[in-house]
Amino acid sequence: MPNYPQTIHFVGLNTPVGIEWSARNLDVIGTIPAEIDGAFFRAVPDPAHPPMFDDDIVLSGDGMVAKFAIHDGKVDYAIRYVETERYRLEKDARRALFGQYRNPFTDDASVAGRDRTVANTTPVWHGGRLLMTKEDGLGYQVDPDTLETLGRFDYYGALKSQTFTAHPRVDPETGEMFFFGYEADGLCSTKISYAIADRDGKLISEQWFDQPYCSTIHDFAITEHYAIFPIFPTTADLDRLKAGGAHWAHQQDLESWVGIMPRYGKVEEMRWFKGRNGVSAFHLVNAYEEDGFVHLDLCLSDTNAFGFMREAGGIQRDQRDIQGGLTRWTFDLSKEGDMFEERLVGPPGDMPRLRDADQGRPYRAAWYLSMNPQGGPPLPGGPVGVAFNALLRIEPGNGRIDMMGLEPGMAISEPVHVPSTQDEHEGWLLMVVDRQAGEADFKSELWVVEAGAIAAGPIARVPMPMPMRAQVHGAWVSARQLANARQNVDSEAA
Ligand code: V55
Ligand code: FE
Repeated sequence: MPNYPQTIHFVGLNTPVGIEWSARNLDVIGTIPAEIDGAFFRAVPDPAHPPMFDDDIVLSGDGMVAKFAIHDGKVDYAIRYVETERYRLEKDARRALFGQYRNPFTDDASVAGRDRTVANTTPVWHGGRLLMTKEDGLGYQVDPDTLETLGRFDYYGALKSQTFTAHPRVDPETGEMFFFGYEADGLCSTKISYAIADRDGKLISEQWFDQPYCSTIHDFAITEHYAIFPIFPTTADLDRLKAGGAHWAHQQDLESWVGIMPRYGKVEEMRWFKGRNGVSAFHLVNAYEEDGFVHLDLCLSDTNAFGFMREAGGIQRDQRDIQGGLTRWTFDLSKEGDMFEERLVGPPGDMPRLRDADQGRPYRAAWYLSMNPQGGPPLPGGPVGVAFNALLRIEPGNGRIDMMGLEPGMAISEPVHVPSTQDEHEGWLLMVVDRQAGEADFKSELWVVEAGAIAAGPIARVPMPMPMRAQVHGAWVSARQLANARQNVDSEAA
């Protein structure tokens, strides 16, 4: 292995693996229900080369696309690099050519103007296509069978935005995908692209608007009738970038905003609501309408969860002192003004998941990651630097909370939800769990958990034969969705 820096971003659970591998018929302890039939795709940042500078962060790692293929209780695994333009250029050079996180002014001169994205954040399935996405560029289309990279995807030239969010939202009834891109026409721009693709994956609209200042919009939400854009005061500055500084700096004294527009409307219909100073959220659980109100449930904290974004803004706060929780923001669209209500609905945590069928609708339960009070000190690792060690199931309507807490020395990655065809059954969650086995030795397992009974722990476990770097987000794609997509490719070819 080449020499990586011995910093928090490259040791322990963050040790680069850099190996493309596959295995069939992994050992299964317990029984995987036959209804779980399809693929769990994962986005895994894993830097293929040591960084150009002394250190780098997990969010810069080259995207790998991983797949657990599950059928008849059997599990196969494969992982490959997403062959972005950046990956291919560095592969040929056998070294890093791109410099600091989202700062092209720190790159080797030979790659000026080339695509910097590493496609490392979310596998997105829509219209029979698998895209590997990161919010600073367009998605890369990947073959769901071979994991081969097919190329950058811009809807055959129809999408004008230079960026595509890692958090699009798919409406469960119409099958449409609603999405956006920020810095849509370049670095530090306030331009946002808001777009819709129909259920077959054809772009049907794209409009642009300006956000109040250039912020990192990591996620957004839809309801049956609205699109909701949260703006948190983590901002970009072109002069800072040109001076070789950070892309993002959190501003504790700057106000936050929420933009709400009819989802099929014109961007000129956007209503802006003004929120508290300094707050931050990366992930929204869900939004829905009820009696003329719009509710937005989000994983809110009182400052930015990423240490490097706080430090760039001069904020000295220990990770463990950050306050927050699952929060409900309620907007009364029948009233004038820019105010909204706020209420705490659950413990702190992040990486929320929902049943696909509940997207944008009133929902009974959601799942997210949190800290187990009995779980010991959290393992360093993952995107934020501190790994979660508990899974929560919450019913926001009545406050019920269930927990699957891990033992000390364990870490959990974001689950995917697999629906059941049985009406009363909540389905299953699939997730990777890591356990520290020695100072620099970690063992990973795939866990299968009943979504409605998480406190009981896994009903099946799949020990992995190789080390695995922490995932960001994942996606479940059923065998039927995969088969339909193959059929469409065949009929297009015919
Ligand atoms: C996030 C993740 C990113 C990124 C910016 O989870 C924000 C938040 C994995 O890459 O570049
Ligand atoms: Fe995310």
